[in-house]
Amino acid sequence: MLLEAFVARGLTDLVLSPGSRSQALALEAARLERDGALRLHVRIDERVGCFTALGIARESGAPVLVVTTSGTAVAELHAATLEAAHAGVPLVLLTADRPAELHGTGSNQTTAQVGLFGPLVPVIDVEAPGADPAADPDRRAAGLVDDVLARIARRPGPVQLNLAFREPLSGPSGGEGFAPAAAAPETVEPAPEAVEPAERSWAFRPGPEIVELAAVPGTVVVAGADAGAEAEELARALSAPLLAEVSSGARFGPHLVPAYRELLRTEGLGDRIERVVVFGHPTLSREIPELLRRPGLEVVVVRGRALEPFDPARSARLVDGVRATGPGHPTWGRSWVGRWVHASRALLEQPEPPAANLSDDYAKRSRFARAQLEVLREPVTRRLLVEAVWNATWPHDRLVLGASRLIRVLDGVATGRRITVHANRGLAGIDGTVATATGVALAAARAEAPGLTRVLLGDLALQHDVGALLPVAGEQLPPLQVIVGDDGGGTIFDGLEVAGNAERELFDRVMYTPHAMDLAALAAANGWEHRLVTTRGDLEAGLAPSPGRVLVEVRLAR
Ligand SMILES: Cc1ncc(C[n+]2csc(CCOP(=O)(O)OP(=O)(O)O)c2C)c(N)n1
Ligand SMILES: [Mg+2]
Repeated sequence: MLLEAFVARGLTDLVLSPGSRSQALALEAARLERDGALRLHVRIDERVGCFTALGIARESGAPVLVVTTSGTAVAELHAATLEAAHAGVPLVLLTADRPAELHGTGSNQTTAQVGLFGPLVPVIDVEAPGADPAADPDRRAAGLVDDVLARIARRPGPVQLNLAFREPLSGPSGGEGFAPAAAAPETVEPAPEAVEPAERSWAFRPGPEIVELAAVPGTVVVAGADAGAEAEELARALSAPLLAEVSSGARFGPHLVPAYRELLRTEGLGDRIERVVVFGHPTLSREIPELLRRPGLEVVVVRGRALEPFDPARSARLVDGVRATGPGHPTWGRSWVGRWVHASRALLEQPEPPAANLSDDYAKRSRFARAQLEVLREPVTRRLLVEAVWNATWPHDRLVLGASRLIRVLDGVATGRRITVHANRGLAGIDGTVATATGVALAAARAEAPGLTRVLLGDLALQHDVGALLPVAGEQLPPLQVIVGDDGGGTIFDGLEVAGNAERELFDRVMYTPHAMDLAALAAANGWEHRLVTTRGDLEAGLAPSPGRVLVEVRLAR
C-alpha cells in the first residue's frame, strides 16, 4: 500500500535489490509491475541500482523509488545519493530496518541507518507498527508519501524513508510493516505544502525572486552543468556571449563561445567583462571560478536544482531567475558578441582534409587517394573521438559523459548542438557512469523516445562500474552504446603538476593505475557486442547506431 500511494502520486519507476527485511516492499513492487502499474528494475548490487535510479530520474525528471534491505545494503546507496543531493536529482530511498528493540543488541545486519547519509539527505524514520488495531494503514501510507514528495518539491534531491519491519516480515496482505502505527507523529504528519493531490506535486519550481537586468556592455552568461536552455535564451536577450559547458544543456545558439577558456585569458575580451550571470554548476574549467573571483565584478547567480549555487567568491547576488529588460542586440551588442564568437571560431579551426580531386591526371588522382587513405589510417586522437561522438549525437539522442578526461577535451572543442547531455557533475565521481546511462536509456525507452543513448567515458571509469554491464534476466534492457577511450589508465592525472615532479614509477603505480582489462572478453562475458576502433577510419562504423548493447573500445595513446 505504501508503493501504491507513490504510484498514485505519479511515480513510475522502482529499482530494487533483493533482501529479507525488505521482502514486503519487494513483493508489493513485483505485484505492481505485474499489474502494469510500475516499472520495476532489479539489480543485485545496490550501488548499480541506485545509480540506475539516478539516471532514470535525470532523464525523466520524476523521483525514482529505490528499495533495499538493511545493513551494508543501505551504505551501497551512498555514492549515488550524494551525487543526487548535490545535483538536485529526486530519489526516494526506502531502506528496510530492524525494529527499535533489536538495535544495540548485536542483532544481525543491524546498524545506524538513520543519519547514515549525513546532513544533506532528509530522513524520515518510521518505527515498525505496534499492535494498534485502530491504525489506518492506508492513511498512514498516504501521509508518509505526501511528506516525502513535499520535501522533494521544496528541495530537489534524495529523501530517505527508513522503514522498520518486525517479524513476521510478510503476511497474506503482503506485509504490514510499512503501515506504521507507532511512527513518531512529527515525522509522518504531512507538511502544509504536502496537501497537493495533483500529480507531479513533487515537480521542482523555482523560487519567486526574479531580477530584471538591462543589456549592458561587458556582460557574459556562464552555463554550468544542468543550466538548461534558459541560459541560451538569456544570452541572446542580454546581447551577451554564452560560455556554456558541454554538460549545460545550453551548448548551442548564435552566442555560443566554445573556446571560452582561452578567450577568458585574451586581451580585449576576457578583461572587458564587467558582469556575469551564472546558471547551473560550472565544473569543467579553472578559468570560470577564476573569473568569478575577480574583484569588482558584478555576479548574479541563478539558483537551480543544485544543492549549492555556484559562488566561489561568496559575494554573488543569488536569485531564482533573470529577465532581460529592453531590446536585445543594441548596436554595441553585435560587436561585443561578434568578437567573442569569431575569435572562438578562429581558435578551433582545423586544417581541412584533402579536397576531392577530380582531375583527369592519373598521378594527381592517385596522390589524392593515397593522402585520403593516410588520413583514414591515422590513429584516433582524443579530439577526433570526442568530436565524432558529439557530431554523431542528434537532438533525438542522449549523450552521457563520464568524469574522465574526455569530457574536458570535448568541452574545449564542441561546437553548437542542441542535444540532451547528462553528466554526474554534482560531485564529478567516476563511479556509476554506465549505470546512470542505463537509467537514462531506460527512461527514454519508457517514454518511447526515438534515438540512441551513448555514454563516453575513460577506461578507469568503466572499470569502476563493470557491474552495470551485467545482463539482467527477465528484463528488457534498452539499447546503449558505451564508448570507452582506453588509454591504459587514468591519464587525467598526467596533466597535474605532480606528474612532472614525482618519480614516474611511483606516479604510475598510484595515480595512472594501469588496468589489465580485456574489453572484448568483458563484453562477451556480459552479452555485449564489442567494436574495436583504432584509426580515424574505424570511427564511423564504431559509432553507428544499432539496437543492441554495444561496447566500443577506442584505443588512445597515453
Ligand atoms: C569515485 C571517484 N574516485 C576517484 C576519482 C578521481 N578520479 C578522477 S578522474 C580519475 C581517472 C579517470 O581515468 P579514466 O576514466 O581512464 O579517464 P582518463 O582520464 O584516462 O581519460 C580518477 C580516479 C573520482 N573522480 N571519483
Ligand atoms: Mg583512461
